[in-house]
Amino acid sequence: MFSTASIRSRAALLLLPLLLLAFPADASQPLPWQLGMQPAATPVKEFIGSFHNMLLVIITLITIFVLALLLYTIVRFRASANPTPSKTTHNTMLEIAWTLVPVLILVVIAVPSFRLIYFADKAPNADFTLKVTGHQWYWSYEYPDHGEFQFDSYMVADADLKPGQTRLLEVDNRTVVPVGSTVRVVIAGVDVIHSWFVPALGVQKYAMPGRLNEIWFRVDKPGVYYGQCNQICGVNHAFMPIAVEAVDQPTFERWAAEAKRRFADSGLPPLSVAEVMALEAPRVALNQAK
Ligand SMILES: [Cu+2]
Repeated sequence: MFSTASIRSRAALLLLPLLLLAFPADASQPLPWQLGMQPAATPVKEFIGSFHNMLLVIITLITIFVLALLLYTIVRFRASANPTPSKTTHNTMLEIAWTLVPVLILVVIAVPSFRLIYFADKAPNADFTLKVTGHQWYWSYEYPDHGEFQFDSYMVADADLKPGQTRLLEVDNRTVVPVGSTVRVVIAGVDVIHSWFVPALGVQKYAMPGRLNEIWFRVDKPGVYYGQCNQICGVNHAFMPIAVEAVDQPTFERWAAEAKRRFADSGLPPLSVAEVMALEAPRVALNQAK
């Protein structure tokens, strides 16, 4: 027979994962009436954000300048104010200027653009590799540096959503990574072309059949980062979301150890960080009691 206290603590233990699900630590996903991009969680996304802001300033200045020229021309050279128009067809200085100035603007844009392309391309000193495979219509993940385990990640269907889970974005098995680690992601597809796209991580890469693509990320703060397949890949294209959960290193190691055990046999139920922490709770409590 269980004592009341032990039943109560057992009930609390069972509720723990639900509580964690109900209050996502820091989820990154599209919000109603959101303006701009999702907040950056990686250095690459930081770079993308500042590059975007720079382009926004340039494009705004150009648009205002062209609009002002148009308005000036419309008013100053209208038929009533300018009855006999000039017959001038060439102005060498002006033509050189309107060729050179756009070239210079493009050079100003090209420099940070190329820097960003090379920065996002490869991580020379990655801490570990994550292999992502796109299927019709789900993702599978492999952790070759943590015991070669692999698992599938399916969207949680509407009927199975728990409180706090986001419709069309939550998955049964999240992709768990440690905060502060540089993750090399290699991506392939097995049937058609998919695309692994997680906006807050600044990651978007095609999953091509017969080809390995590479990208990297380093998540700087814990949280859940949602993404979706963004290459039209068939009828369930909209239903193969991505959920990357960044946790601290010890939690990640516990999760990886449990995942290695769990996914050694196929066909086992999904695994979440909250669940691993709940599994750990009695052991932690036992250690503290000693
Ligand atoms: Cu797809």
